[in-house]
Amino acid sequence: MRQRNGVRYRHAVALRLALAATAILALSVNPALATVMYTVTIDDPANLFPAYHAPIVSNVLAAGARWSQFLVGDATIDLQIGFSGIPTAEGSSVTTGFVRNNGTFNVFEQGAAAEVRTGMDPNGPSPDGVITIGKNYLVNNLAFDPHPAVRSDPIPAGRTDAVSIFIHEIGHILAINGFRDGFNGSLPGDYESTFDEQTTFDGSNFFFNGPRATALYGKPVPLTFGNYVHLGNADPRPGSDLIPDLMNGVQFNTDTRYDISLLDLDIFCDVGVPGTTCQGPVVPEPSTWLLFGSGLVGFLLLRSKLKHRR
Ligand SMILES: [Ca+2]
Ligand SMILES: [Ca+2]
Ligand SMILES: [Zn+2]
Repeated sequence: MRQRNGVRYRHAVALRLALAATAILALSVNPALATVMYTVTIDDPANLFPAYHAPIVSNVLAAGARWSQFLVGDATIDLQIGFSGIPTAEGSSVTTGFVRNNGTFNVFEQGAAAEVRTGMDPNGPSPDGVITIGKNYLVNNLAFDPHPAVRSDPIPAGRTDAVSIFIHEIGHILAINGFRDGFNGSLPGDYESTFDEQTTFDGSNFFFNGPRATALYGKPVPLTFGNYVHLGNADPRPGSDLIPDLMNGVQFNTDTRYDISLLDLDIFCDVGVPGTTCQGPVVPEPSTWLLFGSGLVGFLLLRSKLKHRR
């Protein structure tokens, strides 16, 4: 569900003054209480989906709060939600932040990550991240959680958990995105993302080589061929063990709650997003990288009924 061009400025719609007020309030928060907060704006000018607005906002905010349990920063990430004819959903930061020149490439982090890391919004009052939801997907596939912070209500049969989708998309908005060609790994110019910088293509497959993620997984982490800002592949390509991961690019099961994995968090650390899990030693924990919390339970109990590409 990536958008390859992370620097584009689509949906440069002016936000309400209320958002600016929110940002100003955020700056006055006691540093001891510093946290990453979110605002959500629905971009539905024709008012096509009024019944979905409130559930979308509550579910996106819960998804953001899940990441915030692990993020270290003082930022307000403004997310704009729109609709289009795409089959599922996609998400990306609206802009990027320059990190350094590594001698060959100018390296950019996701704009939302820049705000988490520096406390400064790289594009002012414009949205920091955009999530686009397919119209048919919204109406016919997604299930909005009535208690999205709790995540224990039954998921309607055959439906895809919206909170899971939004956690996944915010994973792209904050960290896991880039500019490479998904089939040959080439870069479009003299720039790359922090994720690209640690990604290699060996002629057949993509791998993420960040030190923490590699130590945790025990070897370079296989990325999805053709959609490399995701984890894992179907056999015979490498990484079928990563298909249950939140950030996998192979299948997203219905009737299943996904959650952030330790491997996802280590990738965040490797690309420079400050987090609570980034301080400890880099050690392999091969038995624990997979999933934890409700996502694990949900996955084990309610496994695969339907698959689709995201
Ligand atoms: Ca912001
Ligand atoms: Ca902004
Ligand atoms: Zn995705």
